[in-house]
Amino acid sequence: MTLYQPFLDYAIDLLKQRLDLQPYPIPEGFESKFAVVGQGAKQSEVLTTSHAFQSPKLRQIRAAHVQGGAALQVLNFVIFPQLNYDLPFFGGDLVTLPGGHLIALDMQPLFRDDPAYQAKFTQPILPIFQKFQPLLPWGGDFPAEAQQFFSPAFLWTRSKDDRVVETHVFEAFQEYLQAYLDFVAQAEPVTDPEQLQAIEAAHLRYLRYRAEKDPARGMFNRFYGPAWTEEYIHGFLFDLERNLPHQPAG
Ligand code: DBV
Repeated sequence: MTLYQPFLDYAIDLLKQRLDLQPYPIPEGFESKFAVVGQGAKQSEVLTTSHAFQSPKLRQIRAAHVQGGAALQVLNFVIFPQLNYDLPFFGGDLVTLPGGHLIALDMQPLFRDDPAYQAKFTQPILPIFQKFQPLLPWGGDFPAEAQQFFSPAFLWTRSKDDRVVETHVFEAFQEYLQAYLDFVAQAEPVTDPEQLQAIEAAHLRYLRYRAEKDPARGMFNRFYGPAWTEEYIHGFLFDLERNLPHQPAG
């Protein structure tokens, strides 16, 4: 059992309990990818598996799980709502590298600076944020241009201690996901054309940023080569533009 397998198992179980969960197609060749990396005594194996679902209100629920030994574990888990809901993204980036664990957990807002949006989707989760923040101290610098995509309830921490991940991070992950599914249960479809346009533009802004700046690009390039990596990023991890039924806005 690797560090983030319990997170993935928990998430899939909870999604099955709470949603009308259907599979979401994973392009051929991306369900599972294996490579042997390094030379001689430093040789190691890296397995990346993909998991994807959808539900009536959620366009794509997907996870990339990288397993490369004790010093290389990643679970990147993102939920992209359908474009006719104003729901935030659920974003988890759980990363273990030789230097330690790097944890990002948030419900990433469509409209960061809109007070009504914050009241609807950030204020209700502030109690959870406030409970975990003292246990998961602020992780320090991250790219300034990424700031616009995070909510005031962004949990962002670094740790060298596996126990912190197995306990506090795991509990925070569970509570954020439960709270997210409460938002999903309450969500009503948007029909106003102007608002629909704004939602689509916000999705595209977010997706383009994440695809362009994917911090895993370098790692995937080394393991699996640039052709596989670009197709994985644009054809699976951040695939909205490929699947838009019409000319993209914004
Ligand atoms: N990050 C991804 C995907 C990954 C992934 C799809 C499947 O978006 C892994 C793999 N994240 C990953 C790895 C690192 C990070 C780092 C391997 C370490 C990179 C390295 O140090 O070599 C949140 N993830 C990070 C960082 C942040 C995030 C802030 C620090 C990296 C940096 O300083 O650039 N989550 C990440 C992020 C957004 C988000 C940038 C932006 C909206 O939601």
